[in-house]
Amino acid sequence: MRVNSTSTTRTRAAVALTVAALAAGATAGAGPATARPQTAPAAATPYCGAAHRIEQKLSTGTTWRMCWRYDGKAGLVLEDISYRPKGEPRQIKILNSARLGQIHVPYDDGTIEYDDLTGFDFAQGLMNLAPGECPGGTIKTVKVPDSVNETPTIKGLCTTTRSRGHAYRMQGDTANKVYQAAGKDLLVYTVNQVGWYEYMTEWRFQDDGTITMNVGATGSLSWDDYDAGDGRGWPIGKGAKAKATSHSHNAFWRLDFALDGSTRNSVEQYDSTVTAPTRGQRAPTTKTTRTKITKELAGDSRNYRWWRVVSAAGKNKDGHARSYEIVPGPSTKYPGRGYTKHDLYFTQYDKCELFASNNPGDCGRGAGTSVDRWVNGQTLKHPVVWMNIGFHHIARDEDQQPMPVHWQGFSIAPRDVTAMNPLTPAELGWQNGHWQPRR
Ligand SMILES: [Cu+2]
Repeated sequence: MRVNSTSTTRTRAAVALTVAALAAGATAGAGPATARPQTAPAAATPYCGAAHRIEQKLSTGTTWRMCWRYDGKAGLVLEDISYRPKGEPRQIKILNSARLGQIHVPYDDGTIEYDDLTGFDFAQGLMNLAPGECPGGTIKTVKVPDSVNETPTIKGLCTTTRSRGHAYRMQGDTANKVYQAAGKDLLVYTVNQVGWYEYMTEWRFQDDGTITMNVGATGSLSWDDYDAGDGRGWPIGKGAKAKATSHSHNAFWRLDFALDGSTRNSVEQYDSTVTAPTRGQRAPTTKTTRTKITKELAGDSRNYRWWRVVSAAGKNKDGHARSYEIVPGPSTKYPGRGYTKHDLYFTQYDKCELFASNNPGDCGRGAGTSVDRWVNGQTLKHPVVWMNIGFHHIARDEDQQPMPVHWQGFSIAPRDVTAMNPLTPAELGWQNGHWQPRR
């Protein structure tokens, strides 16, 4: 049996942090405001100091800018996130704040469930990164608030860039010219150890404005759980003795939008229905309808359904309201708890509503401590998006050793933020709307 000496194990009692300590953690690490001039109008938070600034101009011309801080429970928090595609006069703000909202891990045998962020010291388990883990990038030093460790300072935040393959390809009209470009991403990530697991929290900021957020679970399976005798595990050692108990990882993200610097965003849901052809029609018809979501909502993904958050403050050069579309990733929704029963929740902003489950305190309103309870009919004037992506982990032999990273996550993608593809080459910039077809 090996002993995991670098961290607590799952069986260790969770350290109870006081509400006061949490409040301190929520502000610790925030950089001082500087006198640097604002380029974006109506920014809700001051642009941070150099130590807490992430700014990256990608080789394709898009500049991402944000601030980071480290919360004693939530871990990495990214704030004041904006991008400036080439051709835009200023940074376009997207989010006030983006971070994890919980990782909920219930075991199939009903013996236990964990709330890794608020109940199991996720943030305290920030890991030092080896230089090779951040190729071509910078590893920033993070001070972990309320640290229970002897060394609260961790070289634990990587920011780097990565190619993602084709951003686009198009055969041109003349001289067999091919328009093509490789897409570039800014990557920001941390690794947090929780028990035997290590969670990678990865944020990918693409040069086309898409943001993809993923949690990857790696490390080791918990050997404590190799004892399932009730048919709820999978044998991973020789024969059928060592069975790892199956469990779920329900990851939540909390996104506080501020499109164009304003939190007065609106939410829209789109649904399409397909109807068989009637007499005289050659093919089925599809009709798409918009529903304005004006009150808090517990939403469920469906075939032909999607949502977007719409700016009240800004339009693109075509005169269309800027928005961001929510693009869910694959998810196995866990129906065992109210807060995991739905794929996403839109709640009215409340500074006390910070974790999707096991929130520290019920915010003084008796409203409960989980996101499902906060969906209680309030008007959405400042919507906060909670995304729930579940993964049912039935271990396999290949999970030893180390366990290959299994990823779960989703994206938000710009919809009408710019008037054209933000990477459009200059020669094609005139081809907006009804342009002459190729010959
Ligand atoms: Cu797992």
